[in-house]
Amino acid sequence: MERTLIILKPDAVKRGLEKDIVKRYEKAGLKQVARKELSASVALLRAHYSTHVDKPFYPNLEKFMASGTVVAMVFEGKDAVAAGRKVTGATKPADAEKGTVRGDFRDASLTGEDAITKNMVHASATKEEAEKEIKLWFGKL
Ligand code: 3AN
Repeated sequence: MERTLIILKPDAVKRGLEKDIVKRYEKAGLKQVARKELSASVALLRAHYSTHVDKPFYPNLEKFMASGTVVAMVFEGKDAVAAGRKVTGATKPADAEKGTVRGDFRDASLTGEDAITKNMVHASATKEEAEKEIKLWFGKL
């Protein structure tokens, strides 16, 4: 069994998409084993996005992620990380395939970098990253 961290970003939470999005991961065979709502602190976001903090888009990403409630969730299942990424779709929602969360729920009124920043969900990219992120957001589970 493998675990992955999925975070609903403030845009998805504000739009009331949680139920619909969770269903997508469950349909892929994953089971939600932890969930919490929180306002992410800047310190937490900097640790979570440690590989991105020096990138030009980071200040806007941090501002956005701290702008409202997020929902952090742990899903468990066979090949959970790969399954979670597949359901999530490409980073840039305009490039995300139909049937993926980022493809199907994208806000077509957003343009440029804003559309990439507000891509509704975070999904761990590797097994190592998933364990590190789960520890960061949930502590020991
Ligand atoms: P993913 O979330 O698909 O793994 P990463 O790890 O490359 O993508 O990027 C982390 C987050 O940073 C993305 N979810 C997105 O919100 C934001 N991001 C990445 N690239 C850009 C960009 N070029 N412009 C604006 N935001 C970006």
